[in-house]
Amino acid sequence: MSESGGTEKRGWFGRLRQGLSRSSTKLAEGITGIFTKRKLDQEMLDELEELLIQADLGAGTSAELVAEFGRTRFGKEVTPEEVRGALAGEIAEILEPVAKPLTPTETPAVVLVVGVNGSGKTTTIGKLARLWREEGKRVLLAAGDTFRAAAVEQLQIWGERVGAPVVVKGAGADPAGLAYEALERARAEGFDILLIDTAGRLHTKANLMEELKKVIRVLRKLDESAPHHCLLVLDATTGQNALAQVETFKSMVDVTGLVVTKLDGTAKGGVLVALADRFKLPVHAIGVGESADDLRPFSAEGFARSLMGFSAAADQS
Ligand SMILES: Nc1nc2c(ncn2[C@@H]2O[C@H](COP(=O)(O)OP(=O)(O)O)[C@@H](O)[C@H]2O)c(=O)[nH]1
Ligand SMILES: [Mg+2]
Repeated sequence: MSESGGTEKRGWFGRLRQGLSRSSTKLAEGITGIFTKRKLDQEMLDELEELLIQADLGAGTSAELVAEFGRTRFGKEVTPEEVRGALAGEIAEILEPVAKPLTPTETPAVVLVVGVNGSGKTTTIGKLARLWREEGKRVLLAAGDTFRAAAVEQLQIWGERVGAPVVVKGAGADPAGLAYEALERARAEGFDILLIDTAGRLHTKANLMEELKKVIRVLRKLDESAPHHCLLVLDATTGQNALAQVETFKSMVDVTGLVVTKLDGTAKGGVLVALADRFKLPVHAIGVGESADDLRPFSAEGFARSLMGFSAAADQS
């Protein structure tokens, strides 16, 4: 396992670095512009704070990061490299407590996946199913977004690809009934994990909430501890709006963890730091592309260093 595992790991860091390159380029160029050969003063710190806010790290978090940095280095000459290194270290500290891979232990573990339309729920389910299949787990998928036929097909394609059966009902079927049948089957056939897809039409918030609550209620008829995990999928390209989405979904269901998608091709990757700092919810995985390989458990140091434009995690040797 070690050799291919090592190659795999480097491949992932490369993809992460590449995926975050728009965010990291913007930050690195900004930092180079601010930290010219001068002693660190308040003006530079203010500019740095503004840059971090622009990169979606959030106002509160940006202020904390800059204050901490200024405390130890005020009046000293600092290079852009040192600034990036110091920020990467501070960001890794913020991220460390939330970087928790999802390793379900219940049998079957019921994982409900929620989030607004287009955030990446169905894709994330496919990718998670693939990771767990690779670990030898038996995974069942439930096509709970019964509103759109295309959503059901999309999940079926993923199911075939990763070797996970998909529980499907006709278009417009009751998602709660489908979830109930899926859990019955998962128990009867000895599946390890049941992943339930949901619709995410947020313009009808009251309906969505009712639908999700009903899904949870019927699951609890079979297993009162279900769902064991409720993952909220967030699209990083929405920037600060992702913070509002967490508030909305927390008011509807008991969100147990986050997955942040589409970190590739956006300059808003810093939003993950703002999310971690504000909500302290576990970030289970991040998505940096559309293919099955583009989702991995989230590593605090790998992310922090990639965001600050360093090529690999320091502990990687
Ligand atoms: N670039 C990129 N695209 C993604 C990622 N995750 C999902 N997508 C794409 O985003 C679109 C919406 O994803 P989907 O899973 O259907 O969202 P859902 O409506 O929440 O189920 C699809 O075209 C996906 O391929 C990601 O990490 N990176
Ligand atoms: Mg979907």
